Amino acid sequence: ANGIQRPKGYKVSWHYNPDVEKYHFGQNHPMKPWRLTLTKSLILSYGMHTAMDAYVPRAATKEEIAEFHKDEYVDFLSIATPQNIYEMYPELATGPQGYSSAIFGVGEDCPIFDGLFAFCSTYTGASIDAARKLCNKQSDIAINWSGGLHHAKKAEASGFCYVNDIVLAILQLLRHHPRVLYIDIDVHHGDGVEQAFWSTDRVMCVSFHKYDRDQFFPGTGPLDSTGPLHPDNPGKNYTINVPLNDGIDDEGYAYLFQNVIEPTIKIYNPSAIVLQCGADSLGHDRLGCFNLNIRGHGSCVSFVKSFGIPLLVVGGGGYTPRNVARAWAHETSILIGADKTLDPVLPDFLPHREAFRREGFTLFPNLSGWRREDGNTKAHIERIIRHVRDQLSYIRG
Ligand code: V1P
Ligand code: CA
Ligand code: ZN
Repeated sequence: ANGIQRPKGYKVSWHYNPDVEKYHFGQNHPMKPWRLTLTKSLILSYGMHTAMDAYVPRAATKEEIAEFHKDEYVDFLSIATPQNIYEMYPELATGPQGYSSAIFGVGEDCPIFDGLFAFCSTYTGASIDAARKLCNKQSDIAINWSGGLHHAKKAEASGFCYVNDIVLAILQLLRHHPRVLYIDIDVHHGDGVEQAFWSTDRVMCVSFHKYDRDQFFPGTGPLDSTGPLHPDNPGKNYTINVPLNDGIDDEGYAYLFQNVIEPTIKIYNPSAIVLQCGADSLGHDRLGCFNLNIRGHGSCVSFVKSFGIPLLVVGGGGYTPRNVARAWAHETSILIGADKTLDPVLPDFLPHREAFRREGFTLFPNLSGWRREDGNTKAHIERIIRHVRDQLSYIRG
C-alpha cells in the first residue's frame, strides 16, 4: 500500500506489541488474541500505519502494575503457571471447574495459561505508553487495541481481565490532567474501572452495557448506581450507568450515546478522555446481545473525537474475531480522519483474507436484524437521558 496521509492539525499514535498474539487462554475460551492479529493485518493492508506514529512499547514492570494492583496479587500473577498452580494452592484442585475462583479470581473465565504475566504486562505496557504520549503532548490521540480489560480488580482477576490497564493508564493521565472522562461501549459493565475511581471526582466513569442482574455478566451497573451515597464523598454522582436490554440498534444507540455524552462533556469539562471500544456490542458477537453494525459502533468514536479533547482509545471485549478486526480497523480510520476515503472492499493482498469470507470481503457486513428483537423502547431510552441530565445537574458548578 502507498499509505494514507497523516491527519492535519493533530497527531495520532498506535501502540502495539505483537507479542500479545502469542498467548492463548485455552481451547474453548472465547477470548482469542487472534482478533488482534486480524486487526493489525487490516490496519497495515489499508496503509493506515503511515498516518500514525507507530510504537512497539515495552512490557509494563511489576512496579508499574503495582501502582494499582495489590503486591501479593502481582506476585501471584508473575509466578503462577499451569504446572505449579496446584502445588501452590492444592485447594484449587477441588473446585467445580478444576479450580475454584477463591484464589485471586482465577478459574474458568480467568485461567492460568502459559505466559500469563507476559501477556498482561504486554497489553498493559501499551496502555501506559499511550497515556504517557498524551501527557507529554507527543500525541493528541493514542490507540491501544490490545488493552481495555475493564473488569480486573485490585487483587482479583475477573471476566477475562487480570491487570486493569485502563486504571493504570488513567492514573498516568491524572499526573497531568485534573479531570479524566472514561467512556465504555463494551457490551459488559466497566465495573473494575468504576470501582477503582468510585470515590473521586477526578475521574467520571460512563458505561453503556447490557444489564440483567442475574442473567448477564457481571450483573452490576443499574441506572441508580451513580457513586457513593454519602453527601461528603467527592465521588457522589461521578459515575454514570446506562443499562440496556437486548437488541439495541445503531439508531437507538447513537441517539442515546450522543444525548448522554454531550451534556457529560459540557458539564464535567474533562481535560482527557479514555474510550473503551469493546466490540462485543456488535451484532453477531458470540457473547453479546446487541444489534450494532460497524458504522453504528464507529459513530460513537467519531462523536467523542469531534470534541477535540486528548483521547486514549483502547479495545476490550469482542468475540467474533473478524468483526472485531473490522470494527477496530474502521475506528482507526475514523481517528486518522480517513474513514471517508477507505475502500469498503478489503484489500486483495490482505494476510488472512480468507478469515473474512463468511460475510463477504467487505469492511461493513450487515450485522443487524440478528436473532434478537430490540428490547429498548423509546420510553426506556428517554428515561435514561432524563436520569442522566438530572444527575448532571447536581455536579454543576
Ligand atoms: O458469565 C460468566 C461467569 C462464569 N459463570 C459462573 C458466571 N462469565 C462470562 C464472562 C464474560 C467476560 C466479558 C469480558 C469483557 O467485558 C472484557 C474483556 O468483554 C462468560 C461468558 C458469557 N457468555 O458471558 N464466560 C464465558 N462465557 C466463558 C465461556 C467459555 C469458556 C470460558 C468462559
Ligand atoms: Ca460497557
Ligand atoms: Zn465485554
